[in-house]
Amino acid sequence: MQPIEFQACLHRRRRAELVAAQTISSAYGPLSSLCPAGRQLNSQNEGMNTPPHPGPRSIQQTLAATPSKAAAGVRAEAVVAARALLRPIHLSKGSVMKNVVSLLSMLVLSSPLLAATDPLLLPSMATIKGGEFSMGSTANPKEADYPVSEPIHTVKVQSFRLSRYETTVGQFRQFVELSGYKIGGDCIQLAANDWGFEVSKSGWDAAANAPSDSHPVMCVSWDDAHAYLQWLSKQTGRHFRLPSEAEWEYAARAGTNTRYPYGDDPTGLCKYANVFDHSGKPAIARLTGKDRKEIACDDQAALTTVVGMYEPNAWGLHDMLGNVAELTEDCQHLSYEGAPKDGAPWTKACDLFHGQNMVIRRGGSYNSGPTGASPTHREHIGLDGRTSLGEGFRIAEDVSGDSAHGSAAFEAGLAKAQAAERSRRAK
Ligand SMILES: [Ca+2]
Repeated sequence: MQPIEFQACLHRRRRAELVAAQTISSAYGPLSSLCPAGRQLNSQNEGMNTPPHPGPRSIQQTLAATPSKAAAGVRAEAVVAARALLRPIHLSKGSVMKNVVSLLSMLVLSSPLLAATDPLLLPSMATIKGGEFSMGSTANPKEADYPVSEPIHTVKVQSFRLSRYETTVGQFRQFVELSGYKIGGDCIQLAANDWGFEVSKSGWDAAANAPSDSHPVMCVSWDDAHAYLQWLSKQTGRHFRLPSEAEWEYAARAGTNTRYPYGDDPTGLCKYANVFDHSGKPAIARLTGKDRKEIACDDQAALTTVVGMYEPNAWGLHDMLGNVAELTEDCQHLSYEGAPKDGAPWTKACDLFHGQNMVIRRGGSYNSGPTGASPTHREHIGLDGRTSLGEGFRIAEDVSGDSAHGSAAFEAGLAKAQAAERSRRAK
């Protein structure tokens, strides 16, 4: 069975589960009832081909996933207003992404401002000077019904800011604890079955997914990321957002046009990124029961690791090619035909995947081989998908923001975590 077939049958099964009114985190047994026996997920996409979530949450599910009763008092008006939006949201399928974000905005913005005694965990932002670049590559695999990185086209990106680090567990924890935000649903994790992964009840804060507060947060969906961004914007008076896909690639290339920003040899990746390397191979083989060819270098990280452990690219950005892949603002388009030329997010005329809304994620992860770790490679994920297969996000903002400086609390905590990780590696 090809990856695309797997995704289709997994989707059918999950749809069936929903129709049967079972919870999405119910026992996830053999797929034989809806999926034919077949080959395991192959390595064409290096194990990173993520099944879609069964579509955007219903508004009822969204409301159920929002702050608890204890925290709901200050949000009562927002909830009432959100319920009033029920009908328009159901009727406006094409603009569901925008509507979900609008709803999240109403709920998260109703949370109180951070108390003065709580140091906000805010990373420093790299200012990315605008310019033109050639986006795309003809070297990546082409698969039907999956995003390709062609045609190569010129994009003129405006200046913007991008976090030097991927969003961490600690940052997300601060958001959850102070806003009362509730994450519903499940998280897809690596597993020793035919397909190499399964649905788990372990969420973003489970020990396996969050080894420390300075690891990148995983098991967060595009919706969850936007809820965080809305909250962080309110706390700071700045406007944080996800980067567009074009901004992401422009920043990852950092002015270069080689396969990787440092050159063409994949064995050089371990200096710059946590990828599927000598350290990752045995750990991932244990989890998946599969033997894959690793990149012939050692980054000393089996799964995810503390952010910022590797050399930054020429523009001061860490982990763009590894650790976790990163969500962008763009919905799925299967090619770059008709893509914006100004670096803006591409959010209209989205290509669905078996009827489902998808978004684009970029950058390699701890589970990526030479192709996935390329700055030009594209992957997709369901709008509401959550996984620990190596997906997180990184915050961006317009340059009109007042400051690129991070908070002392974040920088101090990260420096301590990095020192501890260096000590572990030195042993
Ligand atoms: Ca690794």
